[in-house]
Amino acid sequence: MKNILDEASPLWGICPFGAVKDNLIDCRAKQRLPVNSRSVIIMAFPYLLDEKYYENSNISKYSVPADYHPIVTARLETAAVKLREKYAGYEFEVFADNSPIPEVRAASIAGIGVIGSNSLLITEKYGSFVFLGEIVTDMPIAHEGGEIRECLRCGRCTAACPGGAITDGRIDREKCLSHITQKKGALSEEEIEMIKKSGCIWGCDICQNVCPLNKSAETTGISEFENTALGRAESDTPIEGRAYAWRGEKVIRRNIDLQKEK
Ligand code: B12
Repeated sequence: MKNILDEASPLWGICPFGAVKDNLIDCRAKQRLPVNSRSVIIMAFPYLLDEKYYENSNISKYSVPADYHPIVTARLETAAVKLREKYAGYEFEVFADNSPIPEVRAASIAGIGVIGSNSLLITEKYGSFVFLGEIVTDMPIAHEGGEIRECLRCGRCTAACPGGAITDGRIDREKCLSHITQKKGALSEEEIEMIKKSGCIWGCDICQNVCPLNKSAETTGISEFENTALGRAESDTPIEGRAYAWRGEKVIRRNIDLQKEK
């Protein structure tokens, strides 16, 4: 099993399904969970690129590579196909982001990182600049870890958050700038000012950029992320295949226009 999982991701771990079953996120994908789910094989996919890609960027780091959902799903599916063949009789179901699994919590329980005050998973090697995805199976798998581990609670992310969204390791998503950049419809004056001031028209990296545990985060070796990097979104940039495409043209164009008003 190790070889199959190593081919898909440089960092993975096992979380017993029982450890997250009371915290499942309500979503349509929940229907795909195997009936007797026993284990969550959770994988981290580092996405940090060389600094040159961010120099003149106007979008958050996670959205510089092409949309991670198909990239991560393809890697997970390749592993799942091999697992289904090797462990016939068991189900292996792939999820990424749009998932009933509270991924940060599961990854911490699996022992692949700590949960930061900013509510993100922070790994030793790649910092918090990782995407998470998982294969849920009805196969029992031995696991290490077991406890949620926390960051140093140094308070830097709490102090730097432009919306004051972070309190005691919880995020008030209404105040989170990442959420605000994704909001449809009219924004409040305060929200408009936050977007203008940040210079970022999609997502937000402030709580990650100030984190001391991210200081020596390593760059990704995943070629699908490196080969698709595009650091700026302009009014005429096609949105297809980018991380912001799911929200539609209107929201991204509105945010670009706000930057022009500055
Ligand atoms: C909804 C969502 C958002 C919302 C709300 C985020 C939030 N923190 O609530 C918004 C749009 C704001 C958002 C923003 C971002 N997101 Co988001 N998001 C999600 C999503 C789809 C669901 C999260 C969720 O609702 N979890 C369930 C809630 C209810 O969790 P919870 O019970 O509150 O528990 C959390 C905390 O309370 C805490 N916690 C719970 N119990 C305990 C116990 C102890 C002891 C401790 C210490 C902590 C703790 O840890 C939990 C983990 O977050 C996940 C994917 C997924 N399926 O998990 C991605 C996900 C968390 N997002 C991700 C990313 C990359 C981002 C952004 C960095 C993108 C960006 N650059 O703009 C920002 C970061 C903002 C931030 N600081 O959170 C990644 C995070 C990867 C990582 N390293 O952790 C995920 C995992 C997506 C993925 N598949 O890679 N996101």
